[in-house]
Amino acid sequence: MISKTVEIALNKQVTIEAESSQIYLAMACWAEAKGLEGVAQFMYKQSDEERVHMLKIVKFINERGGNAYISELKAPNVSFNNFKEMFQELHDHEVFVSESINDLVHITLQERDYATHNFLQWYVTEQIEEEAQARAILDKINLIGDDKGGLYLFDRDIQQLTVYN
Ligand code: OFO
Repeated sequence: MISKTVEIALNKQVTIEAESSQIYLAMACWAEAKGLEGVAQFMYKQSDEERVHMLKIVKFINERGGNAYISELKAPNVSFNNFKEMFQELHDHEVFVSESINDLVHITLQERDYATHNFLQWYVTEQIEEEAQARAILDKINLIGDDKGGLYLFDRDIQQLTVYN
């Protein structure tokens, strides 16, 4: 059974994961409209993954005797000056999500809720990977600069990251 404090904190994370899914869906649409097919596919996959992150928490809350609350969501940013700005936003958002997971882990320790603490370790590991991936993509974008040929290859190569696992 989870405490009210943990239930509220987990529900806040449900909203953050749902908003993450919307943020990346908006990025997928922007990229698709610009003809960046590989980037669009990558963002669609990111969006799907965030929905899975959200669902895992929803199910956990309900299984542990709490009530998952499905809330209203903040509208995502839908336009970007360029694809670098978009990936910078993805990176910064993942850093924000990691901080939020850390806060959540901290609350479970204060509440002596070791079951939820254990459950959240998956998210801690996931955030290490997501931040590393976002940084690696930004490094590639910085290498390309304004080179159109580079952008073409980047759009093709990023598709390799879209294999579902
Ligand atoms: Fe990419 O954030 Fe979920 O956990």
